[in-house]
Amino acid sequence: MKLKFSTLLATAACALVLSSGMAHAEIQVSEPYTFETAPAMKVGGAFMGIENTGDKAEHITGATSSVCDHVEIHSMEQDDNGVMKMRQLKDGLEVPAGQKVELVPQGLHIMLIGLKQPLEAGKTIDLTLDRAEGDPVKVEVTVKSRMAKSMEPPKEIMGDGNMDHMDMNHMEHAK
Ligand SMILES: [Cu+2]
Repeated sequence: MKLKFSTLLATAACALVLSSGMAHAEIQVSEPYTFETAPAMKVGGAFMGIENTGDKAEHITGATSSVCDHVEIHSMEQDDNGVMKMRQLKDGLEVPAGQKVELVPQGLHIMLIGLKQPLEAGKTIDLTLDRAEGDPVKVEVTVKSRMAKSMEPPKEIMGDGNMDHMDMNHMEHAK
């Protein structure tokens, strides 16, 4: 009897947690981060995991942040010459039900354009992801040092040349 009662309690507690969680988006963002920027840099990339814990597809239609003029969602694709090129996802980012999309430095990413001031390591910046349906998702993005970037193993083996192109493309956004 005693055991049953405590089981019941635990179940009730679980239900409570679940129902209070219902108010939140079915989008779960994990480990959002960006990198510190030099004063001359007017753009930055933001990275994170975006998981859809719901049972229907989610669409991130765009994003905003107080640290920059506007935010775009970019894909990174290799062109015919093997050069990595960024492209804005005009229709936003789709996250299929029950799946997780990873935004990483050499792939899909969020582009902070027109930075109002340099991003400082150790601080956090605000980012709001807009959804096609439901409330926007507020994210606190950690600013990592460049040192952390250079210490990170590359996701894929690719030549330095490609990496340069990537950074150049990012810089071009500033114009
Ligand atoms: Cu970009």
